[in-house]
Amino acid sequence: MGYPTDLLSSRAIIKHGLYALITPEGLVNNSVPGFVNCYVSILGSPRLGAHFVDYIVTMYEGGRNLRGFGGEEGVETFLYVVGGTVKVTTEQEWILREGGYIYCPPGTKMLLENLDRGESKIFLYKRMYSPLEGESMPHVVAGNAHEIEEMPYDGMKEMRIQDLLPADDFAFDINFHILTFDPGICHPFIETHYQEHGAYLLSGEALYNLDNVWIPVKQGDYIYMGPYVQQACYAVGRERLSYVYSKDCHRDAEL
Ligand code: UGY
Ligand code: MN
Repeated sequence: MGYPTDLLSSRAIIKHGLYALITPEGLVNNSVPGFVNCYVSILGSPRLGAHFVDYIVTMYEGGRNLRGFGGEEGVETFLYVVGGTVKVTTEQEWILREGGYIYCPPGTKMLLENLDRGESKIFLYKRMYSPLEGESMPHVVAGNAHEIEEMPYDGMKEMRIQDLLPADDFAFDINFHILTFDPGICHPFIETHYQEHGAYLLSGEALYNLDNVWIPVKQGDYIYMGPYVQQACYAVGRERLSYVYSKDCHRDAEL
């Protein structure tokens, strides 16, 4: 089965510290402690230049992590259900279906179980939390993107944003957003900013500008955007483009 049917090729592009496009065909399975009957691929990580770790995990029937994801001192985590149904246990039990998500602050572990007969797919994130003097610690947030209001982006109703975590609570040093573009719509300008992103494409296709190079991307791709790297896209094709991504927030630049 391993014999290729054509010349080997890849759409992936890796520019350490700058940006990366990681496509599904090149993903390998990593044996990460705790994950059982799962295909775990590490995406953005400090080895790429990111200050976080992103994973895409396919949980097969009976797939689980009962040792727990996160929970270490100072580590915050996030989970988004790309497909299927997953039970997440913290102090509480959460049944998350497609679009479901949960954020856990430092010290809160998530135990994971695939409840589907088939596969479930989850996008995972972890990072060191940065406390803010005088602020309380963040709390667990769970919800479903399908129930979160879509807001016009920069006054454009064909490009919309959803905030998955509280946008005005300074206890949180990170937010996750979903951007949705109708076909043909683009960002208002090419961004250059301090924050970094890890983005997982949920649907559609785009021509994405990364470091001023236009790159075709599509559903299932992962993009790491490092600090300051030029970034923007045109949604192309017939489907809506949407991606879920992390963006650090509520903290001053570090010296
Ligand atoms: O929120 C953002 O910085 C977002 N507009 N970036 C992006 O889509 N690459
Ligand atoms: Mn951005």
